[in-house]
Amino acid sequence: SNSPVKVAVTGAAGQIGYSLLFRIASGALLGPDTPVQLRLLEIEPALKALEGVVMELDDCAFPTLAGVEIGSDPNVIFDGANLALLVGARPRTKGMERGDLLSANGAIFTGQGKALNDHAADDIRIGVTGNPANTNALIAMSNAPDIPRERFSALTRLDHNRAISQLATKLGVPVTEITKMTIWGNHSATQYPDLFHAEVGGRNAAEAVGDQEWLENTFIPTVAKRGAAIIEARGASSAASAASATIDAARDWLKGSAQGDWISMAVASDGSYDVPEGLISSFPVTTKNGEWEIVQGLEIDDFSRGKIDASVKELQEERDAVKDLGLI
Ligand code: NAX
Repeated sequence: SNSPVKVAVTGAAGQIGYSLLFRIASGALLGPDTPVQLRLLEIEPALKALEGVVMELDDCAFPTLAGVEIGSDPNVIFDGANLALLVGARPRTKGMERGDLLSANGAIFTGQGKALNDHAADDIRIGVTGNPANTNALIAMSNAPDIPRERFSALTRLDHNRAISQLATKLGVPVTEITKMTIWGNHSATQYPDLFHAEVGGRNAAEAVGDQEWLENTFIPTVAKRGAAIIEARGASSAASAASATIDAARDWLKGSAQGDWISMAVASDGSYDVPEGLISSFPVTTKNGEWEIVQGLEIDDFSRGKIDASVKELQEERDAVKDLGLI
């Protein structure tokens, strides 16, 4: 029998955690034959609530759940972790400036980066969901000098899935017809969901839509502002869909993306598509055996160039801000 894969999750008592943990424990991430040990990190005041979540995990009697550890010390919780899903972050509260948000999260992700560096397993892979996800991933990566930088990614898979869903609805086709979707740039309102390289049943998606006005003024803003629309409707931010995307992203990273398709992941740029080297920016990637590769050779027209550049500029500003704060 195989020994359990150790999956660390931070912010485990939060909204996303409440959906994510049960799906990981049930085998949605690693399949029905791979036991998982959950290692759950929370801040001290949330540990009691987390104990309640663990009671519920116990009560599911999941065959693939090989154990649960909880705690508030990342040095303990990340010990031996093979996969770390960094979901917990400090949300922006009323009156909080962007700099305040970056420094509050900076404190979290510098500490977690160091703890991963010192205690995680050699094959560790790290996915950051907590916002600002790209820059939090940059901070963690910069504070973990012994972990190869390609082991860090930030989540743009939810945006990717939202874009697929919007396009499928527009064209009246099942989501399974849509391939080669790309989210470029930052997981923020500046992100660029790209229909010029996506395909619908093998046909170019922008051509299939045939409506630049819809693409520019409906599709892009609907995808980019979907998070706000969900808060408006539900009174709380996306949680189950964010958990689902976190699973999709980690599963595809470890097990490989589908033949003839690609996925969107925010990863450290190697300079591809003129995105400055080292920025954690979303790209079209293929994955295999736990490694990702940026899809090369896509032709970028002026419209797409402008959109990518605008989002990358925002990432550079965030990087400059956390550099000024001494976090990287
Ligand atoms: P919640 O506020 O419900 O949960 C966050 C949890 O993190 C809380 O239980 C909190 O105690 C914990 N936490 C805070 N600091 C911590 C630390 N230092 N160590 C461990 N745990 C800590 O938020 P939730 O709705 O679950 O969202 C979590 C994060 O995901 C937020 O930053 C949110 O903005 C982000 N999102 C990212 C998305 C993406 O696509 N990348 C989409 C969904 C979501 O908005």
